[in-house]
Amino acid sequence: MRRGRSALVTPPQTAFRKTTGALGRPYAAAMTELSTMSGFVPWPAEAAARYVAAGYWEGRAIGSHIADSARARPDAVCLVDGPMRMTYGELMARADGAAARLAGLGIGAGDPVVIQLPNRWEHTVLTVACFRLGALPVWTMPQHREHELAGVLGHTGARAIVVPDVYKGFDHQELAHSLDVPHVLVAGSEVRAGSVSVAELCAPGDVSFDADPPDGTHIATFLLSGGTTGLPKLAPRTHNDLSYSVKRMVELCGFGPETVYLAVLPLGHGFVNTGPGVLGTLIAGGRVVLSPSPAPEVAFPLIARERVTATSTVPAIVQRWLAHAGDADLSSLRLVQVGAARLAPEVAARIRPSLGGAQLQQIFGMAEGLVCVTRLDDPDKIVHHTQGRPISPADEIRVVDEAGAPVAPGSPGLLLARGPCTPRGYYGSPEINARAYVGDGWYNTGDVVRQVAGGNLVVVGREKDVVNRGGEKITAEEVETFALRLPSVAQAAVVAMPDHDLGERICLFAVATPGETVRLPDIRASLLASGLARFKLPERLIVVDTLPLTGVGKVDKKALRGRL
Ligand code: J2J
Repeated sequence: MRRGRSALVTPPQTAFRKTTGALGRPYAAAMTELSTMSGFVPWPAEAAARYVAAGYWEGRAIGSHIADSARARPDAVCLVDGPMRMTYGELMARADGAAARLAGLGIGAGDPVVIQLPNRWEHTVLTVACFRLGALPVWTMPQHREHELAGVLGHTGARAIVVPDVYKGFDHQELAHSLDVPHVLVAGSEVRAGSVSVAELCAPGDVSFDADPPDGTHIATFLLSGGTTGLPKLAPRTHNDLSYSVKRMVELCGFGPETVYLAVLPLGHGFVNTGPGVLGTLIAGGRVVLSPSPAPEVAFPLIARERVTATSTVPAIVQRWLAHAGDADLSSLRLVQVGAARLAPEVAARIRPSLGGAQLQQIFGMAEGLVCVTRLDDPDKIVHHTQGRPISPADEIRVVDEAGAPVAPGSPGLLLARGPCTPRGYYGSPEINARAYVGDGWYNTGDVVRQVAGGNLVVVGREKDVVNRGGEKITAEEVETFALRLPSVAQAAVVAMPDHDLGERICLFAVATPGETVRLPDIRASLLASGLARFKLPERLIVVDTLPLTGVGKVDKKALRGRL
C-alpha cells in the first residue's frame, strides 16, 4: 500500500537530530548547522544573544516546563475529556510511554509527526510525548483531506500521521494509508492491520525523558499557515521561542494552578494550543477540559460542570454563545479570549454582561509568531475597540505604506514584525520567504492596521489574498487553481464575501468557457473529489463575462468585493 517517498522529500528531520551535535553548542554554530542543512532561517546571533540575555529564551525544552508542573502537583487533574480525568502524573507517564514507543518505531528527535485528531485526550498526550522525545508534533485540522495532508506530509517529511479511525462519518484511517508516510497511528476502536493503536501507544510507561531533553534552539513544532497550491507554509517554532510566547501569555492571562481552561476551538489550531491555551495551562499547573464541539449546547454544560475559568474563541463562536447564553450557568468564567478574526466592538461590549461577568481579552496572533493582546487591566475603550499590543517588550513592529515608509501615527498601513517569537522565515521555502520577509528579518504580516493610543493595534484590513472564514484562513489562489481545473471554468477569482455569522465566506467569480455552463454544485463536487477540505469550497458563484483588471493587469479583487 505504501509508496516510496517522493523525490520532493529531502529528509529534513535529520538536520535536527541530536547526533548533529547542535545540542549545547553556541547558538551561532548550532544555527549555522541547522540552517545549512534544513531550510531553517536562523535569527541573527546578535538578536539571539539579546533574547537569551534578557531571559526570554531559556534554552529549555517546552516539555520540561510541563514536567515541572507534574513534579509540583502529580496528583492534580490536568486533563478532562468526557468521563476521562487524567492527573499530571498520569499525563507524564502516558506521554513518556508514548515517547518510548514512538522511539521503538524509529521516530526520534527532529522527526515530524502529523497529528490530525479532534479534541480528545490523545491529542495532548501525543503532543507532550513528541516534545519530550524532541519529535515535532504538527497539528492539522480534522477537516483536512488528501490535498492538505499530502502537502504537509511531503513538506515536513513526517514519519507518522495520527488520525481518528472514523470521524464525522469520514474514514481517516483509509485516507492515511493512501498517503506517503511510514506509520499510521489510529485513535479509536477500529484499528486495522498495518495501523498502530494509539490506545496502546499511550499506555503509561516510565517517566524517562528528562535526562536528554531537546535543546532550546531545536524546532519544537511547525505551525501551519494558510494553504497554498504548492507547498504549505510552515512556521518553524523553536523550543526557546514557543516556550517564551506561551509563558508570557500565561503571565498576561493570569493563568495558574486554579485555572480551568476549556479548549473549544479545534486542537488543529495554534491559538488553542499556545495562546496560552492547552500548553500554557499545563505549564501553569492548571487543568485543561476538552470540548468536542464549540456549540453552546456542548460547551455551556461543560463550563458549569467543570467550573471553567478561561477559554478562547473566535468571533463566529462567541456570537453564537451570546445568542444562547440565556440562563446558562457561566458564573465561573473569568476570561474569554477572542481572536483569529475581527471582533466587532458592539459584540465585544456584550461579552462581560452576557457571559458570566467574564473579562474579554482580544488576541491578534499568527502562526508566524507575533501575538498582540489587550491587557486584563486595560479600560473597556481599549478592550472593545482594539486588538491589543505585542506581548514582548522585545517585539518590534512597523506600520508602513506601499513603499515601505512608516505611515503617519494613527494612519492605516501594512504591519511588519520582528522579535523573539517571530521566526525569520518559513521552513524550506526560500521563494515564499523572499516575498514574506522584507529585509532585515521583518515579517510582512499582510495585515493592515492602525496603531492607536498606548501602542494598541486595530486590524482594519489586509493585503494578503485570503478569505478569513470564521477564523479559518483560505488562500484565494489555492481555490482558484482547483476551480480552473474544471473545463467549464475559463477564469476564476475568489473573494471574501461579508457574512453575518462567519465574518466572511468564499465567493467565486468565474468566466465560463464559451459554450459551457458553470454551476456551483459541479464546482463544489469537483473540488471535493480533488481532495480539498470542505471548508474551502466556494459558497457562492457569480458568473461574469469578464473579470475587472487593475492598471497593472491583475484581477481587481477590490472591484469584485465592491459588487458583493
Ligand atoms: C483580526 N484578524 C485577526 C484579530 C488573527 C492566537 C490568535 C490567533 C491566531 C491566528 C493565532 C485577528 N482580528 N484579532 O495563531 O496564536 C488574522 C490576521 C492574522 C491571521 C493569522 C494565535 N487575529 N487575525 O489566527 O495563523 O490576518 O493565527 O495575520 O490562523 O489571522 O492567522 P493564524
